[in-house]
Amino acid sequence: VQAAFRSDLARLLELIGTGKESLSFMKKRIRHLAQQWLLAARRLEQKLKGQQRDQKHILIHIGFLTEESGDVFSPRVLKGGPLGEMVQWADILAALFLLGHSLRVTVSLKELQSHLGVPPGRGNCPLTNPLPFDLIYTDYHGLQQMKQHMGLSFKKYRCRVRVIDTFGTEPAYNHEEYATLRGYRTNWGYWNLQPTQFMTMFPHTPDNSFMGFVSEELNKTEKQFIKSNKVSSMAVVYGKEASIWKVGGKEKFLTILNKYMEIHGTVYYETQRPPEVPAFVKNHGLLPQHEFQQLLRKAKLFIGFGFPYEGPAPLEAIANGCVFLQARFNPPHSSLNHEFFRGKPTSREVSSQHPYAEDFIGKPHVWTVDYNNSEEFEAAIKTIMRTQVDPYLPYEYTCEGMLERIHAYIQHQVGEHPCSPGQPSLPLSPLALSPNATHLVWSPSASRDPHAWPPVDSLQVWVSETRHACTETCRRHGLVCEPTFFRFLNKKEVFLQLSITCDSTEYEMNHLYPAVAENVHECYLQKEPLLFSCAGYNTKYRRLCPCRDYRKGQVALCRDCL
Ligand code: U2F
Repeated sequence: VQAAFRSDLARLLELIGTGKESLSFMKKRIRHLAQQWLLAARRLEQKLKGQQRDQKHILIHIGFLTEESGDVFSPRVLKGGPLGEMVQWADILAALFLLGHSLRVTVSLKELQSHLGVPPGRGNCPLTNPLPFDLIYTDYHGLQQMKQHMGLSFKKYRCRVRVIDTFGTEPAYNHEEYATLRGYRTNWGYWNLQPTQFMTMFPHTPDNSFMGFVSEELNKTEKQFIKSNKVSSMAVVYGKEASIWKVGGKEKFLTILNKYMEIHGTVYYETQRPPEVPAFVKNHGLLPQHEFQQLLRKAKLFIGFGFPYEGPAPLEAIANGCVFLQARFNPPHSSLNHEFFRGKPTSREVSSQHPYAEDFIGKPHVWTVDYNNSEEFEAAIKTIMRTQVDPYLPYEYTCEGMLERIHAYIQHQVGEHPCSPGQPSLPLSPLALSPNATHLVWSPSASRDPHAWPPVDSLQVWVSETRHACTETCRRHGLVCEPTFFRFLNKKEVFLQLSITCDSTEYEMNHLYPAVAENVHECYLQKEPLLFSCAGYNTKYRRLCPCRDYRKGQVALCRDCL
């Protein structure tokens, strides 16, 4: 069956069900963004010009909202608790539905079992009938539940699973044996899935797929209107839960800010002002999402205190014409040095409250400064007040951008694909030296599988500096690391082609390989394809990095990826 773009969201709202505050929040969000979504779906439909798309049967099992996993989020929806995950799930549901797929949505173990075809009370046995879904979107909680209730079928079908994983899972933590041997074992990792099956909230590491979410997009007239109604002395603080306001040193920088601007907050409270929020702050209490957007439309500045990490709100602020001011973290926060990230399956170094805003957006919309340096902080505020900025939303966070990305994933990474990528690794190196001899490119004479995705023509192989991950190496060349291309450069000849001298070449399990220890002329190839990793570096190795181009504003897709 062909998938047909949908032109109405009413059926989706019915599918989502009722009875939880989190579900009401998600439905309200979908209703509020409906016009934007529908318009975006029409645009993408035109862009794809009738391209053949199969309708997929998709199960969406939101594990963290099940009672069986504790559902700690639902009761906090109206109390300032985390909403980022629900924002993302609402958007995933809307996108999959509009693309025309057939969906089932579950938020309880009972519904999950009945959709999978596990008779109640039967426990951990293989499914009696074939799995009726091409794809299952879930999270780490849901994954655990599926493993417990599908017996051996879990292994059989695991390539169909997609795991929505806010902060990401790096290959070193995903590979069970390696994680255990090398101390990368955490509460969440070691599922031995293909790393691209994990889908993140921001494009953290290209080892995972970037799923994202959306923010409201303004048309020309709205942008103009907002710009002329900005109050240049109005700041909104990022943080809807009072605990976020407990940061040390807050008095100092809030006092400086208060010299120049009127400070607003949207902090949840029950009866009286939370003691953490100073008296000079105008607190509106937790606002419904669309009212929060209205507040951002008037404000000039959105200011973060360092927590929450990597949420949606800064993108919404910037989309509504605010400047986002945030703290630089020096040293960066990570699972090695910060409680919040401890146990998360990544060693990613978080250099500020919102690294995406810092790296992908930057000035004039985003200022990342040292909050311990009062002069730097004060100077930033003065400049921000004087600077005119346009509302800005990266394409990948628009409804059309998200639809386009999910469409591409479903077309190309569908079903078993992540487990058996198109083109087999060729016996000889398919690579050739670039004209200026700085890197390798796909050789014009090498055969290529026209169905391989991303298309191999976009590959460039660069050698990293020591201390640089492939993520960083590709970034420095204006490219992005593409883990599915590692298999083309994991070959002895490639070192030779790059004029790297190898006195010895070994195949070993190490997430930094292929790499060379230059001073001792030792070359290493990767023995375990699951460990191919864009993330990771150390002082000893220069890594071979597979990079590719990307679309401006849509880093997940290469130029010829659609
Ligand atoms: C992040 O979760 P948060 O919920 O803390 O993220 P925020 O950036 O604060 O924004 C979530 C939404 O809350 C909305 C706002 C955002 O879309 O429109 N909102 C609101 O409805 N009313 C208000 O008064 C203020 C904001 C992150 F997303 C999670 O993945 C992390 O687990 C969490 C911890 O780092 O941070």
